[in-house]
Amino acid sequence: MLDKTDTEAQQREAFHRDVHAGLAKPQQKTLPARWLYDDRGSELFEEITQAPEYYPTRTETGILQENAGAIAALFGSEAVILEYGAGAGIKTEIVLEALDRPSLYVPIDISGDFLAASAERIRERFPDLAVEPVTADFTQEFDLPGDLPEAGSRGGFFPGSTIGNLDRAEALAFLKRMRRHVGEGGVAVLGCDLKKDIPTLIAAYDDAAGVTAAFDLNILTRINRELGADIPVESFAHEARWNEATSAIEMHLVAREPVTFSIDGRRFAMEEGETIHTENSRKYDVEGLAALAKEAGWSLDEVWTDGKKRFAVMGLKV
Ligand code: AVJ
Repeated sequence: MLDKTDTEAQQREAFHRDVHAGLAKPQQKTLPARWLYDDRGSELFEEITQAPEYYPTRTETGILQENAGAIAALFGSEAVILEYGAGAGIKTEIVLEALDRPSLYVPIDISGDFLAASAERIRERFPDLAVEPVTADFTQEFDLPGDLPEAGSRGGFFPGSTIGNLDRAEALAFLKRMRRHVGEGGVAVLGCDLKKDIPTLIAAYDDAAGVTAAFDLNILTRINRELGADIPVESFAHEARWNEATSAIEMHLVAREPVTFSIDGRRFAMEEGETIHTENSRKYDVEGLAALAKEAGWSLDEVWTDGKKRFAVMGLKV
């Protein structure tokens, strides 16, 4: 087992590596989206979910509330619930609340602190439910603890349209991994934001109050603070773009003027208008995602959606 300081040192090293590699790229500079979520970034993301333009969270929550009975029936009695990413809060509670005598809840998250805090919240809210958190990066291969109960079927829960952060190959690998984790007789509930008109999508990722802009720009502040850099944050602007070829909303940080900065003594230069690509949020249609799931060994059992078909919650079976 790694202790906490080891993990922190490793995280810092990985951050350093990703930032240097991503900003040294001669063409499109990139930063992996996972680094958007430091304490401030996580706080800002919570604020985004309250923004009037950001429809996904409230739409998905409504779908889960309205169909909690059917979702619980898919998971079955005495289910073992594996949640990929442990931050869904209210959405997790809606599902756990509806379940028939769940035997275990396993939240899986890369951030040990975050995981411990949300596991604690769930234990308080559901004192009779066994909770066994797993610290792991669910976008990479990892094994579940070997001592999971055999009671009911295993069910994967992957809400929030987090699958949209992954490219096609990563999404397929993830669906295969979740399939392996649940085993024969397993099921999954997958939340996914759907393709729709571009202005609605752009507004959701560039809200008028500027919360998403602050969220995106915060990654530069984080680099300055954690890697001793001097990036002039005010020289950058947030932009949300639709990429038709990848069916994704992209977040970019655009240099508003020529900029130079140094990170750990290494110099970087960007031209006016040059961007750093910070996040992808892919949008699917139900058929496309069902086909991908099928390739990973799943069959589509049920689709729950909202009246405007903005968001889908898909019930999958092995
Ligand atoms: C948490 C990845 C699902 O893609 O909608 C929201 C992140 N970024 N606004 C999304 C996000 C900017 C969000 N996910």
